[in-house]
Amino acid sequence: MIHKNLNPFPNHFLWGAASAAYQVEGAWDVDGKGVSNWDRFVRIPGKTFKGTTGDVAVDHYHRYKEDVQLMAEMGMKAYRFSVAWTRIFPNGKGEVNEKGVEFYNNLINELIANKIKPVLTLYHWDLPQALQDEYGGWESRQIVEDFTNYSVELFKRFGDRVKYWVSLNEQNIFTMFGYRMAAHPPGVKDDKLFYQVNHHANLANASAIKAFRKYVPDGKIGPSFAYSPAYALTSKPEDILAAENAEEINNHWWMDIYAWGKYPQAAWRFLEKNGLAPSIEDGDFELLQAGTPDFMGLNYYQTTTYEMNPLEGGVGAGEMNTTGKKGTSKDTGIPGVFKTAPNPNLQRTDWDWNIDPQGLRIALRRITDRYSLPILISENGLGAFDKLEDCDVVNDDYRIDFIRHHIKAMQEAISDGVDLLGYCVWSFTDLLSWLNGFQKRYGFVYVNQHEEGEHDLRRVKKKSFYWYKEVIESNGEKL
Ligand code: BGP
Repeated sequence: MIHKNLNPFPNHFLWGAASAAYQVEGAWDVDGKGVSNWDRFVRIPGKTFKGTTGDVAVDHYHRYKEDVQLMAEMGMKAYRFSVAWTRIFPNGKGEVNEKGVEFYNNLINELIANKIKPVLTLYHWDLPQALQDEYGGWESRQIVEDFTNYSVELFKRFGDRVKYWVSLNEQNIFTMFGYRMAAHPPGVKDDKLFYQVNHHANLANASAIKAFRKYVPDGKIGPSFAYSPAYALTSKPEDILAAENAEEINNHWWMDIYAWGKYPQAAWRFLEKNGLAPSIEDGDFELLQAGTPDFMGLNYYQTTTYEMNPLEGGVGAGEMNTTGKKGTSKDTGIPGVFKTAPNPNLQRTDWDWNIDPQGLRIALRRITDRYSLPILISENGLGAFDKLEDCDVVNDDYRIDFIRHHIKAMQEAISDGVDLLGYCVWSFTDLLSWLNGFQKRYGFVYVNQHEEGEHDLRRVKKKSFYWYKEVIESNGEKL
């Protein structure tokens, strides 16, 4: 539908930005913090771009006041950040580390004093290494209890002031990279385990949400899902079916469980036939149905295009581009199910991510149609090589352009009837990209941090900073 007039953004729309503890905080072994799976993983040679670590990251742990001042200057309404589990429970459970609680109390109070609503993510991938060592972390059902206890501790400590919560960040990504591609910790390739791990994560997610109702009855909570809507490469029925397969196996597999507490039919059958379906215990579906969210958190970066993939001789695992050299990624697939294909209608970033603002409208519409839930865009942004020019200037017009078109797509979706709570751009400051080092930048604020050479960590407002400030001031009217 091409609307003649677009509906305005709602009052109190959460114009924001997002980050994650491991990617910004640094201070990896300070004030009693325990070791996380990422603290360990980045020390294995060859795992990250040029061996970068989050030991210092952008030192937000020590510079949070300066960062919040910049957010306030920009007029930001919401800031999404995650808590490092290992700051609260250095070993994942047991005694609380009060110093860790203090850091987040200070951050939350600083945000509120500056009229910025905190959006707290319980888990953004940094699992206590102690739990990985003890029982394999997500590989065991014991994680459900430990994750729930950790979450309840946060609800009790921060629930009086924090009203927006994200449970798990991109469960589909951390499990896929951790258990299918061996690109994230614990660096395993095991399809069967991948689905079992996911089932445990689903249970943990539902259990935390269930507990949330008791401790923060006036709050809202939901998972953040990395949703890449599936397109068919052509109108050939076999390509359409490949895209449907992808939508079901790559997307509904998670979102159906979050919203309804059940797995989608065709995907379940396929996994069962291939000996990959997770084992379920009595009471699992009751728990999953009791822990459904208030909203769907949407991390949207791109759409993916699919075509038919033959059973015999079909394409399997592909390759990611983690260097920023355009055109170095390789298509991936499951023989007999689907394979990805370049979309000839879309431009790509230097990391081969499709640029597709209309895809965001499609994502918002599909979620709304299927689940009838409000949506919080918990991530969206452009990773690019930014250049710090003379006199501390960064002219990131390409980022402005990217975000502008995505905001326009959001407004069209609102005009279509989508209930959109807010928009958290990834990211506020530049930060560590898990596998791509500091060279892949997303922020409104440049941070002078590099793999090599001079890095004094100073903050520099990019052109996009001033632009987004006006977007917020005008409640999305001035794009
Ligand atoms: C999401 C993650 C973020 C962030 C972002 C950008 O998947 O939730 O933590 O990293 O993607 O990804 P990348 O850093 O790989 O470009």
